[in-house]
Amino acid sequence: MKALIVIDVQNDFCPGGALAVNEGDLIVPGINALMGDFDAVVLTQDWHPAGHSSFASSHAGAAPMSVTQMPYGPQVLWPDHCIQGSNGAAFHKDLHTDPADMIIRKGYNPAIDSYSAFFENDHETPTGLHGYLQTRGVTDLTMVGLATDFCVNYSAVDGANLGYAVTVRTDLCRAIDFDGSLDAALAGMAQAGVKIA
Ligand code: VGL
Ligand code: ZN
Repeated sequence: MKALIVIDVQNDFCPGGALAVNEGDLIVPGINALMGDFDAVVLTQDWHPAGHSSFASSHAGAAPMSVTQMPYGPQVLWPDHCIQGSNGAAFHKDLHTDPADMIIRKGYNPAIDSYSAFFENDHETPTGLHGYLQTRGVTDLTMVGLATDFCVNYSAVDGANLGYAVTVRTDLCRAIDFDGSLDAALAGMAQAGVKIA
């Protein structure tokens, strides 16, 4: 069983959004075209409460894109983005959402960020996706979406470590590429046994 995992194709990660990824919108037609080739289609949605601890605005004097230390490790402080129920948190208007079997939301815990579709950034609190995929008999994952170097990267590495055969279609991903993050992510994914296509 093969699943397509579409990571965070939301307005805030597309041009004009609060945490815009260059060309983030250009991948939408290719992702739509791929959906019919899979036994299961899962969409993820970054879904933060206002005042989330990953927002620079929640830390007095902190600049967006600076790094702080959280109990679970270093954390980039982002501009406010993907606030629950906002237009920025909505999927890109052209993304086909009807073929999705499952939509998984993450980042709703005010104290912990969640890049990965599988675990929060403490690397232990599960989102429930693994249980869902297991009970559906899924063994192979293809990942696409935003951003290559953060949520796609964390999801792919966690998926590989959980035993899935993971392929990342980099042509259907776009990166934030901040401070060498894309090169580090590509190396880390390869190291974890993720196939980069
Ligand atoms: C993401 C930063 C913060 C992502 C989400 O989807 O890659 N990046 N929240
Ligand atoms: Zn986020």
